Amino acid sequence: MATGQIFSKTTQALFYNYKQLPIQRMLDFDFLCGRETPSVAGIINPGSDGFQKLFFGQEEIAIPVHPTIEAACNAHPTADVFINFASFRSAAASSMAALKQPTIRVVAIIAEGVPESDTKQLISYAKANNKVIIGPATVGGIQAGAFKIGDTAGTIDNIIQCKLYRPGSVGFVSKSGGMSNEMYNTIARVTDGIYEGIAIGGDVFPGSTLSDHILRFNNIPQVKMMVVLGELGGRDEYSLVEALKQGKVQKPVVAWVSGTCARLFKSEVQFGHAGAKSGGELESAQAKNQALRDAGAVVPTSYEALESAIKETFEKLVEDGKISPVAEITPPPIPEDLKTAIKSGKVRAPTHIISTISDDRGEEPCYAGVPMSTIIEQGFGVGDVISLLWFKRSLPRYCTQFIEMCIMLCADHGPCVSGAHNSIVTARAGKDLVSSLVSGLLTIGPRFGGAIDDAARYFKDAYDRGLTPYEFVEGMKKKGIRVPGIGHRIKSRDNRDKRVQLLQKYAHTHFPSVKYMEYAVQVETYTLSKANNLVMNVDGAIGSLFLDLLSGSGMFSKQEIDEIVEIGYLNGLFVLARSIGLIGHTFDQKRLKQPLYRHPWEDVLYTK
Ligand code: Q5B
Repeated sequence: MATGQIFSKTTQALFYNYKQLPIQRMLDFDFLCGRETPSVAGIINPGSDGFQKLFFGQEEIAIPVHPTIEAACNAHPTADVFINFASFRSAAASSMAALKQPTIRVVAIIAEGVPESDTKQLISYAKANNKVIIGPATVGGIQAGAFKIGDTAGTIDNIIQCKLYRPGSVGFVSKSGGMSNEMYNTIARVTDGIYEGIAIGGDVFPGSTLSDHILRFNNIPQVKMMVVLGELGGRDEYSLVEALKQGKVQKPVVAWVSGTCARLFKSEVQFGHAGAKSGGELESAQAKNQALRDAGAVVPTSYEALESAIKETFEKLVEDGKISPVAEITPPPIPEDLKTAIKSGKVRAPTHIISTISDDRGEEPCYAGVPMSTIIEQGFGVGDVISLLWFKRSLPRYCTQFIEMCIMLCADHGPCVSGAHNSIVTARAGKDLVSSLVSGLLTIGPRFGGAIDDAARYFKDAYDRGLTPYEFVEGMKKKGIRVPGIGHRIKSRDNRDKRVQLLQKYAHTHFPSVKYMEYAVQVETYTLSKANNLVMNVDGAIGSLFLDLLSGSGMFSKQEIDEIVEIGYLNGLFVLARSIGLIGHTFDQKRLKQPLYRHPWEDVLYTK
């Protein structure tokens, strides 16, 4: 792989498994570097497709999501880096699938714990096909000012501090991803910064080795010196020793193998990485440091002295005229995410919704400030819940019981009424519950069930203005308006609506005043003198009695009553109640496996 550059300022990657944060960090890095195109061309989220919205600087962009690696590679043939955020269980299979794609050149495997036998197969396939693997068990790598893999180099603040937004002269390779962050900082302090940094990962078998990258850096003209951070365990550093001895590396190499403390332990010690264990003498940090020193690398006497070794090597190159330190630039500021800025108190943002009836943010939901546990423990009923969520207050029990009566009495009125008929026909057309329910609900209106609000409006207006029933009914007739709450298709003077009687009886017993209902009865007496079916119907009973509830309970101001009547809360009682019946009719039809409904021809008058 010693061909040199593997990334550039136009490199684009495919990102396997949607991980919002590392992708956003890549895009933020792109913006910082002044890239023209985002470094993530597409996301592979197995089984799903579409787009993911992310920020590129201040603008939101939609990155395509593909269900398979093949689909992503076909859609983005110039994206040649595959960043694999699969779990250790699926990392090998997905990495192999990516390596087999002709467009993919570099595969970075982030997962820890990939089986060694699988990694060996990946390595042998990559070698045979001239492809590069970084990892497994790696954070990735970075080419300063050009391209970054996932979470490499951490936060934007750290990237800015380490001057990674523009290229320097140092090629850096490390086994540890965590330590590479530290080293980016160190290198930025004492040199003109990183040109490229790679963490090869801490597994026993890394996809690419320390020496692979050093030999590659050796071929990149912009890299003037190299820094290597090895680790005890394994023999990878000896390949570098060999390369140095054979004169394959012409640029200065500053190296340190960490883990010298392993000798303080009596038995073999396994450090953080799978490959970092103190094995035989040859694998010790001391032996490797000595071998590197003997081969010509600059190896300090301790990790603490590594910084000055890098500094001295860099300064010598500057002195010798081999490095002209890069001109500093100021990177553009990355806009802060709104959430972060709000959290830190830097900005405020207007809300888009205002809500006053319920709150689910605490330990338990509250209805109008009453916690759910109180509602349950104190035996509240549906009427109480309606009074909290609709009227934003706890109404007296006689009121909530009245609400519950309305719900129960209006829950159904047989299969022949408009709403039930529609739900039945819809269910028989094979539609689902919600469709069947709403097709029934949509019939609720001025003629069927939805006359309660208008009944309340007109009765209130007529009563408050002191109109006699005659003046009221005839006035409505003149305007061509039927009196809402009066009249029924099957109920009549001799076949009264039992529901109306039950509601009236309850109100007479429990309500402090029934003046509106009594007025409605007087109106009914007048309309019955015109026709037998012009009885007070259930809408008229609820409309007039609710006016009595609102005004007689002492729980509402005049202004609040006017607002409730004007907005029109009361049809909601019929809608809520009748939903119970419509759902029942839907289940009934489905249970009875009723076929598609077709209205009989005989029941239609065909005429011209
Ligand atoms: N006339 C309900 O009418 C109905 C008049 C009137 C003055 C009136 C009709 C009406 C107002 C709306 C209302 C709620 C359409 C009804 C409900 C739920 C339900 C349903 C169920 C359930 C019935 C014949 C003559 C005409 C009309 C006159 C009729 N109503 N005059 N004020 N209110 N009411 N809706 O029987 O001179 O011949 O031209 O619109 O309150 O929906 O069970 O079925 O639980 O599901 O079709 O209870 O009253 O009478 O239209 O043939 O009219 O009476 O002007 O006079 P009908 P029509 P004219 S409860």
